[in-house]
Amino acid sequence: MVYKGVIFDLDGVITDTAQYHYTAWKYLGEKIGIDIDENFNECLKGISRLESLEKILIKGNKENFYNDLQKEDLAKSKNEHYVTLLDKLTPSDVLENIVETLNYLKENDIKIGLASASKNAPTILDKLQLRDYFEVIVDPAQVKKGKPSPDIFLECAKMLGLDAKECIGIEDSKAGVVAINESNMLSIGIGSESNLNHANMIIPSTKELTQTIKTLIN
Ligand code: B16
Ligand code: MG
Repeated sequence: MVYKGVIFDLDGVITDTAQYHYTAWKYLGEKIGIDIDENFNECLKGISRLESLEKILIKGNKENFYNDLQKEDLAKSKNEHYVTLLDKLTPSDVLENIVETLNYLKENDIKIGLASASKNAPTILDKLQLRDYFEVIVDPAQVKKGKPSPDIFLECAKMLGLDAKECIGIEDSKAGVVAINESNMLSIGIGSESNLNHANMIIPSTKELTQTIKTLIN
């Protein structure tokens, strides 16, 4: 297959903002009497803000405790906290070999897109000084269903002017890998085999990404 585009997830692939999401959700959880730990935080990766809140409420047996408006307020308060934590981000927070991979793709005229569930993605890319690499950043609010539905990856390919089969998707979450597979792109999972066993290719960290991409392109 001749690949013409690579579509990146953000959190866990380009930078590790999961720790900040965790801090902000944990703080909110404490305020409403629900304790979450790092293990539970794993299942929030790749999942939208409101869906994450729902999962937390279910964990605390409080899913029927709040109406929609109150849930939106809770999610808003978590996000305000999270955004203050993002202030700490600098280009040194870009994960290993990501810049090298992006440069390699540019040099080889491969289109680059972003399919992140995060509404804060443009801010994060700005803080990391990476925004100019991306031809397309899909607004997750514009796609009907979040990951594991393939919608965001399909929309990204469409906006890049490519067929899904011409694209490679890169993800760190189980929901994200399922979304890539469902879209008929080639999936590269970054993380552990136990979590990402559905991925077409799995690499333990972004350290191996440039080399993996080189074997697929050219
Ligand atoms: P926000 P990704 C996802 O980013 C995170 O993994 C997930 O934990 C978060 O809830 C989601 O973005 C929404 O983020 O609250 O900033 O809109 O992995 O899809 O890049
Ligand atoms: Mg992710």
